[in-house]
Amino acid sequence: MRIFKLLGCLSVAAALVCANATAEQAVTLEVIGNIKTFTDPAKRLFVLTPAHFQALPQSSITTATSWTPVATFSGVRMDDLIKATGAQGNYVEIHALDDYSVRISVSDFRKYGVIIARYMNGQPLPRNGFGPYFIIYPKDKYPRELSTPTAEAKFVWQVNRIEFK
Ligand SMILES: Nc1nc2c(c(=O)[nH]1)N[C@H]1C(S)=C(S)[C@@H](COP(=O)(O)O)O[C@H]1N2
Ligand SMILES: [Mo]
Repeated sequence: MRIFKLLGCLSVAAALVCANATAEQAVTLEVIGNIKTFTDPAKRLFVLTPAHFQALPQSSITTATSWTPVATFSGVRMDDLIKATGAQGNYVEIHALDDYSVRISVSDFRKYGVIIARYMNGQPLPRNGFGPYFIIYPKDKYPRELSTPTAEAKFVWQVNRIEFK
Protein backbone atom coordinates (compact mmCIF):
# COMPACT_ATOMS: atom_id res chain seq x y z
CA MET A 1 0.00 0.00 0.00
CA ARG A 2 2.80 2.38 0.95
CA ILE A 3 4.61 1.69 -2.34
CA PHE A 4 1.41 2.35 -4.23
CA LYS A 5 0.97 5.64 -2.43
CA LEU A 6 4.53 6.65 -3.25
CA LEU A 7 4.18 5.70 -6.90
CA GLY A 8 0.85 7.45 -7.00
CA CYS A 9 2.38 10.63 -5.66
CA LEU A 10 4.92 10.55 -8.48
CA SER A 11 2.27 10.45 -11.15
CA VAL A 12 0.69 13.66 -12.30
CA ALA A 13 -2.73 12.03 -12.49
CA ALA A 14 -2.70 11.41 -8.76
CA ALA A 15 -1.61 14.94 -7.90
CA LEU A 16 -5.03 15.80 -6.50
CA VAL A 17 -5.13 12.74 -4.27
CA CYS A 18 -1.70 13.61 -2.92
CA ALA A 19 -2.74 17.21 -2.35
CA ASN A 20 -5.64 15.86 -0.28
CA ALA A 21 -3.33 13.63 1.74
CA THR A 22 -1.11 16.62 2.45
CA ALA A 23 -4.09 18.74 3.41
CA GLU A 24 -5.17 16.04 5.85
CA GLN A 25 -1.75 16.22 7.51
CA ALA A 26 -1.94 20.00 7.64
CA VAL A 27 -5.20 19.92 9.58
CA THR A 28 -4.13 21.53 12.81
CA LEU A 29 -6.09 22.92 15.71
CA GLU A 30 -4.67 25.99 17.36
CA VAL A 31 -5.36 26.63 21.04
CA ILE A 32 -4.46 30.03 22.44
CA GLY A 33 -5.22 32.38 25.31
CA ASN A 34 -5.44 31.45 28.96
CA ILE A 35 -3.55 28.15 28.80
CA LYS A 36 -0.53 26.76 30.60
CA THR A 37 0.84 24.12 28.21
CA PHE A 38 2.40 25.14 24.92
CA THR A 39 3.81 23.43 21.86
CA ASP A 40 5.40 26.81 21.01
CA PRO A 41 6.11 28.59 24.32
CA ALA A 42 7.53 31.69 22.61
CA LYS A 43 4.26 32.28 20.82
CA ARG A 44 2.16 30.91 23.70
CA LEU A 45 0.58 28.52 21.23
CA PHE A 46 -0.68 24.99 21.63
CA VAL A 47 -0.98 23.49 18.17
CA LEU A 48 -2.49 20.05 17.84
CA THR A 49 -1.52 17.99 14.83
CA PRO A 50 -3.95 15.20 13.83
CA ALA A 51 -1.64 12.71 15.58
CA HIS A 52 -1.61 14.79 18.74
CA PHE A 53 -5.39 15.16 18.61
CA GLN A 54 -5.75 11.38 18.19
CA ALA A 55 -3.46 10.77 21.17
CA LEU A 56 -5.85 12.57 23.53
CA PRO A 57 -8.70 10.56 25.11
CA GLN A 58 -11.35 9.98 22.43
CA SER A 59 -15.09 10.32 23.05
CA SER A 60 -18.14 10.20 20.88
CA ILE A 61 -21.67 11.55 20.71
CA THR A 62 -24.41 10.01 18.59
CA THR A 63 -26.93 12.62 17.57
CA ALA A 64 -28.59 14.41 14.71
CA THR A 65 -27.79 18.09 14.21
CA SER A 66 -29.88 20.63 12.33
CA TRP A 67 -27.74 19.91 9.28
CA THR A 68 -26.87 16.21 9.60
CA PRO A 69 -28.91 13.03 10.18
CA VAL A 70 -28.21 10.85 13.22
CA ALA A 71 -24.51 10.04 13.17
CA THR A 72 -21.70 9.22 15.57
CA PHE A 73 -19.29 12.10 15.96
CA SER A 74 -15.98 11.37 17.60
CA GLY A 75 -13.14 13.45 18.86
CA VAL A 76 -12.05 14.97 22.13
CA ARG A 77 -14.20 16.16 25.01
CA MET A 78 -13.69 19.87 25.56
CA ASP A 79 -13.06 19.01 29.22
CA ASP A 80 -10.14 16.83 28.11
CA LEU A 81 -8.81 19.61 25.89
CA ILE A 82 -8.89 21.88 28.95
CA LYS A 83 -6.86 19.30 30.89
CA ALA A 84 -4.38 18.85 28.05
CA THR A 85 -3.75 22.57 27.71
CA GLY A 86 -4.04 23.58 31.37
CA ALA A 87 -6.69 26.09 30.29
CA GLN A 88 -8.34 28.36 32.81
CA GLY A 89 -11.12 30.88 32.60
CA ASN A 90 -14.87 30.81 32.24
CA TYR A 91 -15.41 30.91 28.53
CA VAL A 92 -13.89 30.16 25.17
CA GLU A 93 -14.11 31.70 21.75
CA ILE A 94 -14.45 29.15 18.99
CA HIS A 95 -13.15 30.35 15.62
CA ALA A 96 -13.83 28.84 12.22
CA LEU A 97 -12.18 28.96 8.79
CA ASP A 98 -15.02 31.16 7.48
CA ASP A 99 -14.25 33.72 10.23
CA TYR A 100 -17.37 32.78 12.15
CA SER A 101 -16.84 32.79 15.89
CA VAL A 102 -18.93 32.24 18.96
CA ARG A 103 -18.39 32.46 22.69
CA ILE A 104 -19.21 29.40 24.80
CA SER A 105 -19.31 29.16 28.58
CA VAL A 106 -16.96 26.50 29.94
CA SER A 107 -19.80 25.31 32.17
CA ASP A 108 -21.47 23.88 29.03
CA PHE A 109 -18.63 21.40 28.61
CA ARG A 110 -19.24 19.38 31.74
CA LYS A 111 -22.99 19.86 31.67
CA TYR A 112 -23.38 18.41 28.16
CA GLY A 113 -20.09 16.55 27.61
CA VAL A 114 -19.43 18.70 24.54
CA ILE A 115 -16.87 17.30 22.12
CA ILE A 116 -14.75 18.77 19.37
CA ALA A 117 -15.28 16.20 16.66
CA ARG A 118 -12.85 15.22 13.94
CA TYR A 119 -14.83 12.24 12.63
CA MET A 120 -18.39 11.61 11.56
CA ASN A 121 -19.23 7.90 11.36
CA GLY A 122 -15.50 7.13 11.32
CA GLN A 123 -14.70 9.45 8.40
CA PRO A 124 -12.60 12.57 8.94
CA LEU A 125 -14.72 15.69 8.47
CA PRO A 126 -13.54 17.42 5.29
CA ARG A 127 -12.98 21.16 5.23
CA ASN A 128 -15.76 21.53 2.70
CA GLY A 129 -18.13 19.55 4.90
CA PHE A 130 -18.06 20.71 8.53
CA GLY A 131 -14.36 19.92 8.96
CA PRO A 132 -11.69 19.99 10.06
CA TYR A 133 -13.37 20.19 13.47
CA PHE A 134 -17.01 20.45 14.50
CA ILE A 135 -18.29 21.38 17.98
CA ILE A 136 -20.93 18.80 18.90
CA TYR A 137 -23.48 18.92 21.71
CA PRO A 138 -25.75 15.92 22.43
CA LYS A 139 -28.75 17.56 20.80
CA ASP A 140 -30.92 14.44 20.74
CA LYS A 141 -30.39 13.93 24.47
CA TYR A 142 -31.46 17.49 25.31
CA PRO A 143 -33.75 18.31 22.37
CA ARG A 144 -35.47 21.25 24.01
CA GLU A 145 -32.42 23.04 25.44
CA LEU A 146 -30.18 22.39 22.47
CA SER A 147 -32.52 23.41 19.67
CA THR A 148 -32.80 27.10 20.48
CA PRO A 149 -31.10 29.61 18.17
CA THR A 150 -28.55 30.38 20.92
CA ALA A 151 -27.69 26.70 21.26
CA GLU A 152 -27.56 26.12 17.49
CA ALA A 153 -25.07 28.95 17.12
CA LYS A 154 -22.65 26.92 19.26
CA PHE A 155 -22.52 23.99 16.82
CA VAL A 156 -19.53 25.54 15.08
CA TRP A 157 -18.21 23.73 12.03
CA GLN A 158 -14.87 24.29 10.24
CA VAL A 159 -13.23 25.04 13.59
CA ASN A 160 -9.51 25.78 13.43
CA ARG A 161 -8.81 27.90 16.53
CA ILE A 162 -9.93 27.96 20.14
CA GLU A 163 -9.17 30.81 22.49
CA PHE A 164 -9.60 30.39 26.23
CA LYS A 165 -10.58 33.63 27.92
N1 LIG B 1 -18.27 27.80 10.78
C1 LIG B 1 -19.51 28.20 11.03
N2 LIG B 1 -20.26 27.57 11.96
C2 LIG B 1 -21.52 27.99 12.23
C3 LIG B 1 -22.07 29.10 11.58
C4 LIG B 1 -21.27 29.74 10.58
O1 LIG B 1 -21.67 30.69 9.92
N3 LIG B 1 -20.00 29.25 10.33
N4 LIG B 1 -23.32 29.56 11.92
C5 LIG B 1 -23.78 29.20 13.28
C6 LIG B 1 -25.16 29.62 13.55
S1 LIG B 1 -25.43 31.23 14.04
C7 LIG B 1 -26.17 28.77 13.49
S2 LIG B 1 -27.73 29.16 13.95
C8 LIG B 1 -25.91 27.49 12.97
C9 LIG B 1 -26.67 27.37 11.69
O2 LIG B 1 -26.20 28.29 10.77
P1 LIG B 1 -26.99 28.42 9.40
O3 LIG B 1 -28.35 28.93 9.78
O4 LIG B 1 -26.18 29.41 8.64
O5 LIG B 1 -27.04 27.07 8.77
O6 LIG B 1 -24.56 27.14 12.73
C10 LIG B 1 -23.60 27.74 13.50
N5 LIG B 1 -22.26 27.33 13.15
MO1 LIG C 1 -27.76 31.39 14.33
